[in-house]
Amino acid sequence: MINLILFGPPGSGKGTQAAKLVEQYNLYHISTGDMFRSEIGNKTELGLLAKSYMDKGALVPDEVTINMLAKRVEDNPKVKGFIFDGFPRTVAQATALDKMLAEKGTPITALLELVVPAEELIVRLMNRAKTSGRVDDGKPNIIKNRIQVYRETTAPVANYYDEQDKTYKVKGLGSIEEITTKLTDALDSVLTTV
Ligand code: B4P
Repeated sequence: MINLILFGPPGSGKGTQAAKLVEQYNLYHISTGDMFRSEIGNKTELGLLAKSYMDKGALVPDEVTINMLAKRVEDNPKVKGFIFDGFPRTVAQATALDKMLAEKGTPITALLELVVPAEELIVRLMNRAKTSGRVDDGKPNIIKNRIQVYRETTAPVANYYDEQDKTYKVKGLGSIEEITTKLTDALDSVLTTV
């Protein structure tokens, strides 16, 4: 079983690359951002709560996010592995994920980190705002807040998995295909050693 974390700042291409890797490795894709947006679309209580954080560029509280993720993992016991996209975003989420996967006997295989400079992230998210309708995409001050939250709260997750020798950095600039190739090369080399 392969359990992959696709990691990186907002707009680094996690969702874009997850779609490619899902096809190549036949994994089950879990994007906590997509799950929250679906809840918002359905106007659920969870969606209303998540929206109040997402619109400001803040993280949704750990307890809510971890419970939602755990349920999705439990609901899919027969898959060949997971791609976690946008989760974990805090060290508390990472330790909860490790505990969850330890109970299943299927630990994280690798964390693949997309490294993209902040100037490029701002350009991509401002562009995406034209079509995404996302409140958190179109305003430079909200984007900057998301990048700051990433640096302060989310980046330590890569160090947490580095201590387990599971973090691999990949430059996230270039064409989508070029980046997919770099990610699959990194993952294939990990898979030959596990
Ligand atoms: P997410 O949905 O995870 O959004 P993201 O980080 O903005 O996007 P991603 O990196 O996936 O970018 P994409 O591929 O689309 O999170 C949204 C919010 O939900 C968070 O801010 C938070 O509030 C909340 N949330 C989610 N998970 C949470 C958690 N675990 N805990 C707490 N809160 C949580 O790419 C971006 C754009 O770049 C696209 O337009 C794409 O076309 C373009 N692009 C991609 N690759 C490119 C390339 N190589 N060159 C040029 N453009 C490229």
